[in-house]
Amino acid sequence: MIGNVMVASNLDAEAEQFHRDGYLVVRKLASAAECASLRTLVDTMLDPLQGPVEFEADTGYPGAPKHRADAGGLTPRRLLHAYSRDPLLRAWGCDPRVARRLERLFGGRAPYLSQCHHNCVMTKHPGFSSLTSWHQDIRYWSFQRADLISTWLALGPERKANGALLVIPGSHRLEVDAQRYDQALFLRTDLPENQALIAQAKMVELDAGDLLFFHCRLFHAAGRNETDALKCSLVFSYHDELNQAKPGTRSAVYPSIRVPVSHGR
Ligand SMILES: O=C(O)CCC(=O)C(=O)O
Repeated sequence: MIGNVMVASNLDAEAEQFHRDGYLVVRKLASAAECASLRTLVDTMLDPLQGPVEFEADTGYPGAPKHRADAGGLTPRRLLHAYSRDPLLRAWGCDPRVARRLERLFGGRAPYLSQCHHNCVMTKHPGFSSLTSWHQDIRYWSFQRADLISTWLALGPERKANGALLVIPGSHRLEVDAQRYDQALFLRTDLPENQALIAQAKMVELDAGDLLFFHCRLFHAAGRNETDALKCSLVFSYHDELNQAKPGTRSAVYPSIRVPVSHGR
């Protein structure tokens, strides 16, 4: 019982932090052995390359090759449809340690994994990785409420040098005028009010097994991988049982997966 009370109060503290900052890092949520198995699996999917894949040339991000035929254009950026690729990836998507936290962050409502968004292994290769400008993930998603949570599992170190994520704490609560975005709905960096916002950015440094939870309205960005080692992260997005995808939209193309929550230790 004392154990359960402790677990509850840890979850409460995590939830408070998440709702204040729009993100939360739980250190070493996955063990070194789990990360090693996932990383080995990802390596087998990269060579030979197993589709579906988003290539650097498909991203349209700054610094990315313009066409698939250009040098580096066929560098994999995201191994898509992670959930259906392998039982190990499915297991991580529904991991009880993650599920318990998601349920708490969703105010007690049951979490569902979206197969339509993120649902990928993000790879950042040396040589041809582009940077990701400031954005909110919700910009192209269509749900009843803008209240989804993504999880980002680092499978190795994530630092400035290899393109770690930058976040603006608390920015998930901001209302930002439409004219502050460019056509692709990235924050315009030429505006002083956006520059002041971006000046508040913090880098989320992660090590293998650390899990970042972040809100779909949190502004985030990331740099290039300037090292000579591949960076890999496993990313899933979740909504809750009372927040469904709008019918007929990209968010509703594939059914969401109900994530079971176990309340044991
Ligand atoms: O470049 C990155 O690692 C960030 C990717 C990202 O922010 C996204 O896919 O929403």
